[in-house]
Amino acid sequence: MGFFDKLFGKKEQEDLNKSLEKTKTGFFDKLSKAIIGKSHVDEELLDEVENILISSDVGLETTVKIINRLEDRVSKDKYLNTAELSNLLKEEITTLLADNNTKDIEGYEVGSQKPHVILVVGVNGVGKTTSIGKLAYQYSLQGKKVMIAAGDTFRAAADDQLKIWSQRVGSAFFSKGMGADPSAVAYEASQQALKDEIDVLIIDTAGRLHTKINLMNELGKIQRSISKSLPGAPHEVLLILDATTGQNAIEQCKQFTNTAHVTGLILTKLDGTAKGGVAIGISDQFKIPIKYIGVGEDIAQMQVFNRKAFIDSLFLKAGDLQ
Ligand SMILES: Nc1nc2c(ncn2[C@@H]2O[C@H](COP(=O)(O)OP(=O)(O)OP(=O)(O)O)[C@@H](O)[C@H]2O)c(=O)[nH]1
Ligand SMILES: [Mg+2]
Repeated sequence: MGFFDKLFGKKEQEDLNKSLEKTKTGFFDKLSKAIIGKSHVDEELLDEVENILISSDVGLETTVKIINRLEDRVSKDKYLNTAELSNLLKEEITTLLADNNTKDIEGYEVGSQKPHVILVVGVNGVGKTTSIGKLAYQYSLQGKKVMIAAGDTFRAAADDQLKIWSQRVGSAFFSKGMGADPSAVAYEASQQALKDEIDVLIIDTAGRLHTKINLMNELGKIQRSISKSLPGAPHEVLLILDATTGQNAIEQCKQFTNTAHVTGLILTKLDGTAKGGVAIGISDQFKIPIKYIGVGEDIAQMQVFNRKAFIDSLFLKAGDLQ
């Protein structure tokens, strides 16, 4: 049994299939309407496929690459059957994403340094705190000693929300209360985690608009405080992106990766959105991997992102579900 089989049981597969339902329906409904009355793939149909990919939030840049690949195939086989189109599309998306420089991670990893420090950043409401709870839960399931730190000192409720997650998970909780300097929280939490022999320290931050320079610079300061406290840390800076915001998520990713040393992405709220195609655009356009995806609000509804599983699920036909 490979690592992925262990991570990816029946429940995970079902969650993924269910969460991609809307993306899939929107996409294939449009595709089958475009195909009606046509026997083979021509330029006009490819134009329609282009529009469908763009409207599924794959993004212009990635869509153009996919269409170019399809055009190559069509020019080699002028009588390509429309029935083969979705398989062809699946193949081209799979190879496009396999060509990307980033690798899928192999599970909830920690490095050799203890504590393994993870800083979580992103704009308001994207699912930072929830993702921290889910991550802490997964690490706890592995028997790791986890601490979560309240670096969002901006909102009164933020502290309580994070504390509730720590209680649900059974992890340690570090807070200096509302109004404290987030860099001081990060510094002291790192010290405390070292002292308490914590395996994984996850630090929350306040939501910030990627267009606000001061707030973006503050992230640099938080990172430096952690490094000062524990040389070599933070080991991961995870940027949280909300799939329901579609192309906006791509813009946020550009801005955050310009300012902060982002090492990985979490794409949340894939459930209940038709904009799941954004995962394809992000995987293609950034050299930073999507590490995890959020497929529901429950504590267990986070998955290690795997390109193949994602594309397989996206192209799964109703009849294939057993
Ligand atoms: N359906 C769904 N909802 C999610 C997911 N992740 C987070 N949410 C919901 O998104 C909302 C915001 O989540 P938070 O974790 O508070 O977001 P945040 O980024 O910490 O927000 P701020 O601290 O205000 O910036 C909550 O209602 C969560 O339940 C997901 O994967 N699926
Ligand atoms: Mg929060």
